[in-house]
Amino acid sequence: SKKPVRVAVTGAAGQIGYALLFRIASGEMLGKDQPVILQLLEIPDEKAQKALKGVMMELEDCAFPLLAGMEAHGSPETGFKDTDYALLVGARPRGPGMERADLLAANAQIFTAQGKALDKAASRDVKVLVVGNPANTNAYIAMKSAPSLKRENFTAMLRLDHNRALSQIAAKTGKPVASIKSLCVWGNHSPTMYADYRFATIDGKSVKDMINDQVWNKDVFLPTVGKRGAAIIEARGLSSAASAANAAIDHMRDWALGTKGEWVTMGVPSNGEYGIPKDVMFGFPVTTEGGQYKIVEGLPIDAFSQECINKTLAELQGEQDGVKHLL
Ligand code: NAX
Repeated sequence: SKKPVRVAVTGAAGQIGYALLFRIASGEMLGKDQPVILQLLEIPDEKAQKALKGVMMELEDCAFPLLAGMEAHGSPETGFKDTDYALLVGARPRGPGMERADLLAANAQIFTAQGKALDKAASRDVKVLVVGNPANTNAYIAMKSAPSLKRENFTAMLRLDHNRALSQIAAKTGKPVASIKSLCVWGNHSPTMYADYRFATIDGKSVKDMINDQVWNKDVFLPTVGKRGAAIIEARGLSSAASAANAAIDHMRDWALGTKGEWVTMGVPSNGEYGIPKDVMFGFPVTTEGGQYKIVEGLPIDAFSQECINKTLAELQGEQDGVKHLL
């Protein structure tokens, strides 16, 4: 049988953590033949550590055959030791009266420390997914704080936006989600993201031609996907958790196990593709194979798409400028 891999999860006692850990331990992320050791991180605060112990008791009570071990940590230096996969979920939420700059600064502190700890302690091939918001910028900060690790091993989660877009297209066309290929989301995990179905197909037919309604695209589809997080909060009184955890599973599974030529969306550091400046952590269409992702290149960008991409890029560059002095 396979040697266990180490999976670190931060914010492990939070609501996404609660929807995520059981699925990782059951083999849904890395395969039903891959044992895992969970390295669970929470803030050192007594209440958070106690809640984490409770989650670990429940994990024990599942008696997962693939769960080869589990550890509770209060600091990233110990928590990321030899980590193969790191899911950085915990982040500082925006508190009442908190300015955007304060939010960026608080998260810059967390992700600088976590990036440094990964740099020092994690496996040299660690695959990092940042979920905690602002996800793209937090991933950028962690990447910049880990100079000895490969920059391409730092990614941000756009998969929830991608999955939200898939479901909206399925509802609009009346076709099953699984039949939709080559959809992607460009840019920032924020309402400025640009979900793009121009290249999408269903049974080989163009989704754009099937829908053939640019007004729906602009006035219904993009705002629905972009503001979905707010709509969930409004309805549930809490932010997306199970769907976010599901997207994290999808992201890591596809990165680790491959997409067999199919596109998925990942937030990854640009190498200059599509005019996105190097290192900007940007949502791109990618394919994956053998544990590596590849940005899909050479897609035509029309005027409307360029405008959307410019807008989400400008927002991201604004965020990055806001943390530059902290790195
Ligand atoms: P919760 O507040 O339920 O849980 C977060 C947990 O992280 C808390 O238990 C907290 O103690 C812990 N934490 C905070 N700082 C930490 C640190 N430095 N080290 C370790 N643990 C730390 O939030 P939850 O609903 O689980 O959401 C977590 C994050 O995901 C938030 O930043 C949220 O904005 C973000 N999201 C990102 C999404 C995406 O698509 N990228 C979608 C869902 C979600 O909104």
